[in-house]
Amino acid sequence: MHLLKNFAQLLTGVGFVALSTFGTMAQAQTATKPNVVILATGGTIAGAGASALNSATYAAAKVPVDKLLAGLPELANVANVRGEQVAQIASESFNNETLMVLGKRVSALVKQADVDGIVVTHGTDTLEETAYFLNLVIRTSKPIVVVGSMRPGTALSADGALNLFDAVSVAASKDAMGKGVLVTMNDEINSGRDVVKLVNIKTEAFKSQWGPLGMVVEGNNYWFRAPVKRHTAQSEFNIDEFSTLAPVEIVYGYGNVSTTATDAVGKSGIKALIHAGTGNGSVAATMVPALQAIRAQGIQVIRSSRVPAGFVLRNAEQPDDKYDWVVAHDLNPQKARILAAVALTKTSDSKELQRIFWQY
Ligand code: DAS
Repeated sequence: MHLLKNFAQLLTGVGFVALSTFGTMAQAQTATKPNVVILATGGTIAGAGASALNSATYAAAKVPVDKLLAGLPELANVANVRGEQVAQIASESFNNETLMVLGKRVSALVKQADVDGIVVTHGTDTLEETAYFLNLVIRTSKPIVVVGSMRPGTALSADGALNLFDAVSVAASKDAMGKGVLVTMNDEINSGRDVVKLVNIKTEAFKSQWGPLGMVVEGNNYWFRAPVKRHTAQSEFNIDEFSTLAPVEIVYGYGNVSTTATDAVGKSGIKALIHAGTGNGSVAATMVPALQAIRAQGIQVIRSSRVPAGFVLRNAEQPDDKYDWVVAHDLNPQKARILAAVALTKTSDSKELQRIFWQY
């Protein structure tokens, strides 16, 4: 409970500590320990509720990064840490501009010789999108770990403190290098590419359909797999080479679907449309002509699926070769949107896009 006491105290301003350089009040910077920068963006991990019983009713994005770090002096056991407040928002409100600001800052920091790893604290709602984005565009082998929490730090059995400690432990570890962007939640280490928020109401919320890469226990990493898809240092994309992301929207498939939303989105200036189809990316018969008309305008059509696991087969439910459509492979609609937006900074050729969706 001491963490809650520290945390609660800090929330009331008592014991407020401003961290401007690596290290904490408790422990001077040590040359032997890795240097980890924590970039805070908001979310529940920075949330606060009215009482310890408010594990689900609270305000997100309230606690500044210096208070988060000062409430967790145990971080000094694994790394010299310092914090930066990049944003202070609930992550459902992330947009392309927020992604670019965060990505540019990460890209600048990983180039610094005195930075060994990065942690991004983030809301859980779009955490999977940001983690995948960074996985695609940051040219580094240094560990980058994205972390959130399902309960605010003021709640009984809050998960944020241990999630953050695990994230810093991984970001400080040489064995986490070259594994792409990682997500540490609920003791697991997952790939930023694969992990999705599968449950919206409990601490075991994040899962990868292909399984976690490893676990963190008492600050030690235990690895069992490594990613095979291209990422970070092996990516052809580099955030230093572009400044905006292409507009890409998602439409959802379901019984009795009409083309109203699709027709409207097709006229909104988008460069690609993600179709979150039923089953294996199926498209309702009434929707096919609408998507063909959108393709005829030069907008890319990418078939994903609303089904949380599996992958969309090319030329199975739809003749993708004939329609010149792309399939999103195993990427859910929101991750497919991220990859499309990044890929379109380099190409608008549908065959190149399909290659990119196979490789990333
Ligand atoms: N609204 C959620 C978000 O900021 C809170 C959270 O779970 O982090 O993503």
